Amino acid sequence: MFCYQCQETAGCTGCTQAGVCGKKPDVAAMQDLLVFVTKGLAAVTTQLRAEGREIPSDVNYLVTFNLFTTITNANFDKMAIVDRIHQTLTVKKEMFSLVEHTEKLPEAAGWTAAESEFEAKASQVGVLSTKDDDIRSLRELITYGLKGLSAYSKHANALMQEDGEIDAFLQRALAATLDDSLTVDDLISLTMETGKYGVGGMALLDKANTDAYGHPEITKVNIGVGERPGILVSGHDLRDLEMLLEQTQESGIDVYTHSEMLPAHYYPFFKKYSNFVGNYGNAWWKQAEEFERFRGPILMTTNCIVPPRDSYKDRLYTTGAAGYPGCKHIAGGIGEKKDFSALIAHAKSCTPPDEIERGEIVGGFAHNQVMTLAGQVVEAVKSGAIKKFVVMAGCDGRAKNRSYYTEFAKALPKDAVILTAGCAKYKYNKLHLGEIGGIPRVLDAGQCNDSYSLALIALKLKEVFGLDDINDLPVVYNIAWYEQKAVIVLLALLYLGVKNIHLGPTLPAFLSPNVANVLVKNFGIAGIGTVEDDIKLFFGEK
Ligand code: FSO
Ligand code: SF4
Repeated sequence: MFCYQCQETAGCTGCTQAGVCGKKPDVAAMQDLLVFVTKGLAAVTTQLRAEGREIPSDVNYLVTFNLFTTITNANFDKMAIVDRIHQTLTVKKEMFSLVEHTEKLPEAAGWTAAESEFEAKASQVGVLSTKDDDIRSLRELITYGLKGLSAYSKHANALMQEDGEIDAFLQRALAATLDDSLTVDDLISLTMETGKYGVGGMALLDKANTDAYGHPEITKVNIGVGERPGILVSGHDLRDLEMLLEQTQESGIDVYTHSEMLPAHYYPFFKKYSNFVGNYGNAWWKQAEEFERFRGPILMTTNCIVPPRDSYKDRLYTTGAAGYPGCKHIAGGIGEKKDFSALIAHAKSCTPPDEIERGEIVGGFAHNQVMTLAGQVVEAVKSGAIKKFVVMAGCDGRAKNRSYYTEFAKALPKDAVILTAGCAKYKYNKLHLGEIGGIPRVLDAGQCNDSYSLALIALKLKEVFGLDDINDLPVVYNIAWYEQKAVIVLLALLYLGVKNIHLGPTLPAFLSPNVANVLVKNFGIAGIGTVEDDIKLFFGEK
């Protein structure tokens, strides 16, 4: 196997024996093949669009669902992935039969085989099948960005919203990663275009979320526990949470969020559920210990599964693109009602969660809420009470060197405010960093896709201060990444013209030296240093 799509890749170069995430070589092989056949399908649909045909929504959903399935730690279930390959081959064949000019299509478009041949084919189509370092680097950068975009599209689809242009781009770009005629420059342009559609994808999801659930508002979230048994919901899918909350009414079961589901509490819609008790635990990587202590069933709606311990494996359920062999999977496609009765029955036989902490955290600072505070914020900047905003969005992870982010947050000058989104927040959202004139020093916009909110806030500030360039704002970017959703967030920020982003804890292994150089030269992308050096770099001498 060879996989280097996430920040925790072995030795900062690539996982070759087994994934640091727990992915085994046989699963890695089927994921490679699933990506290959999905690229083939994308080439077919792109050609069909060029020939004037419309592509059914179900086919678009299949593409995004497939890519989402291959995101880091989303799906460890080989058979589920093999099923998706079969399904994709069937749809690809149907679509292929409609193409007039098949001579324009790459080999992947027409490829099909019996399951016994899957393994052999997988070994020929992985990341290393592209020999040129820079072409490989750009193809993978684009593919990972598209995986992130797919995740966001899928969440919007679950709320019955879609954007045909985004799907068409996603498939065109995916197909382009198979095209040997494209040069490094072509692929750099395509990378930037991916960022453009990344902004579009996050805007689509923002609209889907806020249309369905209202605008996030300042909210105190309980981090303690109640006295009844609970169900813990992790991942990012708000529609799954809604269905579960509906089905748990009058059941005597409480519902808690975990990790990236925390921001659900910020939406007005979810406040009507009296059994929606609070948030339990921290970022994804601490789940083994926390799931053990939760004592009730856990629903993983998306990625960020750590291979479960036997002590709670029978309590771990997956749904959507998530999967783990031996864990029960709750079925249900886009627009379908899922049946969570198994989890509810299971919860009834469990004892209440073990309390791991008490208190509250505050969040809900997405764009609409921040705009209503704009006067206050602008005043604080003008008076000098706030000197800088530090965007510290992205992911948390298990690497020890991520303690940098906690130490960096602690070392910030007292007149700096952190703007955050994504599970990166757990490195500093319980530090009690205080307020500036009533404005908390950690403003949490929501999930990683709500980085869109942070971009809107920056654009608004640019307008209010009458600036021509977003980079003239008193905003610095110190972003942590882990998996592929952070890649699309990064590309979206680059597309919006944001420069000098610091990316850590390590730069992606999939950036070849030349591609990394392009990012450094054109966008001032940099890694992180020591806390002390970086504080000096961002703020000058204290
Ligand atoms: Fe974190 Fe996981 Fe949101 Fe990611 S929970 S790491 S970038 O899935 O998606 O921030
Ligand atoms: Fe390794 Fe990350 Fe790939 Fe898992 S997703 S195999 S940890 S590079």
